[in-house]
Amino acid sequence: MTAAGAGYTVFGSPGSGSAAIEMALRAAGQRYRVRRASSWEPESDQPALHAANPLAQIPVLACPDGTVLTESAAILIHLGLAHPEAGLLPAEAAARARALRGLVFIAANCYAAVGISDHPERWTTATTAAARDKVRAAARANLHRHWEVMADAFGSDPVLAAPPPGALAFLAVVVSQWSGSRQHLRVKRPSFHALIERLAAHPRLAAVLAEHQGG
Ligand SMILES: N[C@@H](CCC(=O)N[C@@H](CS)C(=O)NCC(=O)O)C(=O)O
Repeated sequence: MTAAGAGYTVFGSPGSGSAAIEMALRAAGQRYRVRRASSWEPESDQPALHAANPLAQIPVLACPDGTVLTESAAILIHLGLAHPEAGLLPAEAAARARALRGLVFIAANCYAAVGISDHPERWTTATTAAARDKVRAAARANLHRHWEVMADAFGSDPVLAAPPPGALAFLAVVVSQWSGSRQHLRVKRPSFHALIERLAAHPRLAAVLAEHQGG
């Protein structure tokens, strides 16, 4: 999606966490453009990404007023507050508190563990492949345990399950795609797995997911 003028810009790449931000922007009826950038694509706009986020991680959101945000939970919370009519965050205080907990839980525990699994070399001074494989295995075991906690805490909470899907659903669906999380949930928490798959099929998510799968 492209837009003339001062809309939002999402730094992202297909299959990455930028999908959750695109879902939120579309749900809020906001125009945006995608600036293709990632640390693993040398041909992408890495200089601009480094300037926006010294960690060179996506998603990054550049707002129409020039504010640049990193951290998916912060971006989704910001969009929820900036566009309350879109229902990205619950309006009622207790429900909103639970949604914020879920967003931060996913970012702090699940997304972070995916980062360790993807880049084990950053988390050990050992240089052998075997040592890195052990770090990756531990990260994935932790990640899958974190998703079990998430399933137990939110599996029957309307802040995740009730339509239309909001920010919590967007982040849960996108981050659970990685590092064997969905496969783990299918076996260990089948009803939560079914909920995530149902949410993924909702029009607010499905179009963005399809575009990201197509590359
Ligand atoms: N804390 C960040 C993590 C973002 C993140 O790890 N993004 C991945 C892509 S989905 C990334 O850019 N990884 C590349 C790298 O770490 O070099 C968030 O919640 O948004």
